[in-house]
This record gives sequence, C-alpha cells and structure tokens, in this order.
Amino acid sequence: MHWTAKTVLFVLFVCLIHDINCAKSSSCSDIRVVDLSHVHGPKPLTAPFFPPYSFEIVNRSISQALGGNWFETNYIRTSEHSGTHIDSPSHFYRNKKRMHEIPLDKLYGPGVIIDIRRQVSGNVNYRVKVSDIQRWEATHGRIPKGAVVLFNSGWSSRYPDPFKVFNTQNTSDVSSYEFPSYEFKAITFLAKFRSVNIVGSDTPSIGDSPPGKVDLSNFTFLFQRNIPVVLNVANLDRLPLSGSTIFVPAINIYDGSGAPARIFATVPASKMVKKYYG
Ligand SMILES: *[C@@H]1O[C@H](CO)[C@@H](O)[C@H](O)[C@H]1NC(C)=O
Ligand SMILES: *[C@@H]1O[C@H](CO)[C@@H](O)[C@H](O)[C@H]1NC(C)=O
Ligand SMILES: CC(=O)N[C@H]1CO[C@H](CO)[C@@H](O)[C@@H]1O
Repeated sequence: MHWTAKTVLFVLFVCLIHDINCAKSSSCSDIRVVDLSHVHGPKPLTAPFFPPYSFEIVNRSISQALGGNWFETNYIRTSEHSGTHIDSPSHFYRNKKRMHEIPLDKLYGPGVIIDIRRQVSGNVNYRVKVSDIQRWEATHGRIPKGAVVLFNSGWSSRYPDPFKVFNTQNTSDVSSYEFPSYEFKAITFLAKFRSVNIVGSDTPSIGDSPPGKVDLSNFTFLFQRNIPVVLNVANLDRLPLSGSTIFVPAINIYDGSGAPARIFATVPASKMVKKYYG
C-alpha cells in the first residue's frame, strides 16, 4: 500500500490532536522536567584565572528606528567555563574535540546519580570510588551505554560563593582548593568499561589534586577519550538515582573549549523524588 495524501493528512491531524492534549493536561506522557543548571549571572562562578563575566544593557527603551516598539538587547561576555557548564575534550587535551565537533547524540543519556552526600559530610575531599559505582549498579543494574554519570555531593548549596565552592580562604591559590571529586580508578572504570557519554559533578572540577598540588591528569584521561565533562550541576537531589534522561544543551560554539549549559533532565512522573513532588 502506498500512502495517499489523505492518509498523510489524517496521520498529521491525529499527531496534532495528541500534542494539544499533552500540552493541556501535561500528563499524557507523564514526564517531568527538572532544571539542573544554576542561573547564569549576575555572577556566574568561575575560576579566578578566567576573565570575569559582564552583562551590558545595549538597548532597553522605545526604539524609533524600530517603529516605536520596546526594544531590549544586551551584550554578554562570559568564560566558557563558568556557572553550570560543559568542558569539551579540547579544554585540557590537544587535538581532541572542540564544542562544535561533539556530536549531539553524545550530549544526552540515561542519568546515573552517585549520591555521596553522606561520605562527604565526613570528608570534604572525598573521592568517588569504583565501589561507590558498583554499589549503584547492585541496586539499579549495569550503567547503561551512553550514560551521563554525575555525583551528588550536596555541593550545589554552596553555589555561587567562590570561597564556599572552592572551599578555601584564598581563591587565587588553586592548589588550596578542596572539594569532592572522583578517584582515578573510578574515572578509568567509567571511561573504559562503561562507555559513558559524559561524566560530571555538582562541584567546579573533577580533577583529583592531592593537597597543595595541581594535578589534572585524572581529569584529562576522559578528554583523551573524547568524553566531555559537566560541572557545577544543580538540583541533583531532585532526581531519582536512576531512570532520568539528562540533556546537556550547550551552545554549539565554533572551536569552543566549553560552554555554559541549561542542563536539564526528564523524569517519568512515577519516578520523581517524593519529598519534592509527592
Ligand atoms: C541601541 O542602542 C544603541 C546604543 O545606545 C543605539 O546606538 C542604537 O541606535 C539602538 N538601536 C536601536 C535599533 O534602537
Ligand atoms: C593567595 O594565593 C596567591 C597565589 O598563590 C598568593 O600569591 C597570595 O599571596 C595569597 N594570598 C594570601 C593572603 O595568602
Ligand atoms: C594516570 C594518572 O595520572 N593518574 C593520577 C591520578 O591522580 C592521582 C592523585 O593525584 C595520581 O597519583 C595519579 O598518578
């Protein structure tokens, strides 16, 4: 059978009605959306060695040139690596993918949330271990291919105060920073044995620097394999530990080494965390 114009129109009509009903009741697909990003500004957190953010109002008035209409435009200047953002593999690895080279199908995936809030309450320098990941798998099953793996250390409540987020008295001294991260073995486990799409956290970096030193070698292991990283992710306690889908819609910056991103998750209503939506 081949499709006549009438059949095609009928199918389009049915789809349209379906979409209208979904929009009205917001229950037909039973999907909730959770924002995983901090607002970008007025002072998006960034490391002191990046240029500061600026937001300039260009037009905010009636414009005679545009027919007497209200007209608003601004000019922003932002580090790619500020606020809730993605680091492209090129950020710390020569000749690896820049923003516009990351395929869109690598910028989303099943959400895997490793909850380390309890461990971190006793040790701000806690490092996610392979055993933390294995514990997740014992409950939720093997990490799905293409997953977005994020740890929740509770750190996002410190955002955007740089002294609290970097957890130091001297934000200019990068070697004094102390916050949770991943153990190297956990990173290699995810990159080599679980073919994840993205690794990240609610902290400003996932480097594993020993106290008083700067060592990014663990972090770069991901970039060497063209796995991007997302940082300063928000609201992870609103997600179930498994069952969400996480999207990283970052601006497709030509030659970019990263970009702020309105990261969000979709979650089946039945899996929403009860204390927020019960
Ligand atoms: C926007 O503001 C600039 C700077 O004040 C002005 O030169 C320009 O004419 C404005 N543009 C429009 C379309 O009104
Ligand atoms: C903060 O750290 C920077 C860089 O290490 C150093 O130059 C500066 O003296 C430090 N400031 C204080 C108050 O210790
Ligand atoms: C491969 C690699 O460079 N691993 C490093 C990860 O971080 C730890 C702690 O700093 C280092 O000891 C490893 O050499």
